[in-house]
Amino acid sequence: MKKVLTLCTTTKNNQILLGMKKRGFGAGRWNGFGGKLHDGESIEEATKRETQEECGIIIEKMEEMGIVDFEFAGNPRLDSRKRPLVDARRAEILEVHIFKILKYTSEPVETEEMKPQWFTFDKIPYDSMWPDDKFWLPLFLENKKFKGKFKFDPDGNKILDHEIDIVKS
Ligand code: 6U4
Repeated sequence: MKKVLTLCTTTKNNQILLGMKKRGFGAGRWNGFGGKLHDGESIEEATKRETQEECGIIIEKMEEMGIVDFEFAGNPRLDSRKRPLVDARRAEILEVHIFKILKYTSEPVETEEMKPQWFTFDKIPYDSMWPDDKFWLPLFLENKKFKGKFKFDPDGNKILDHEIDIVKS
């Protein structure tokens, strides 16, 4: 089964806006903003809602840049309360739709979920991001559209397999 998630961010003056995820899936990593779709919501609606919830900005215009599938190998390791350490969402594949915010209002603010910060393109903290980001974020920054697939180990720390292709639209 596939589960759809959204992810987005914006750039200005050679800087990218990232957020430190403070809780939940991917906590402790710098990432874009986004999450799961609520019932009846479109991908675009979920992207806007999650972004406003996580960093306060209101998206006025955005463009889809890529779709990436993530798969976690094997059975996820369980924590002491028998919950998966990596929440692969009980779905075999996470399908993440990645958007570039082209126009927004309000300025980024820290929320309970994310601490936003601007990074210049040459100081992107790849070592504290999802390991796949270094493969597709450079394409995103060059305005190239992409489609990809990553297979992670059960803990979500290591990429076992990946493919990424530039697409026309
Ligand atoms: P809720 O239940 O809303 O608190 P939460 O734990 O905040 O859930 P979720 O599911 O809302 O997490 O969002 C997970 C976010 O992480 C989405 O924006 C997608 C993103 N994400 C997931 N796997 C990723 C990966 N391998 N690389 C990446 N982003 C990823 O760059």
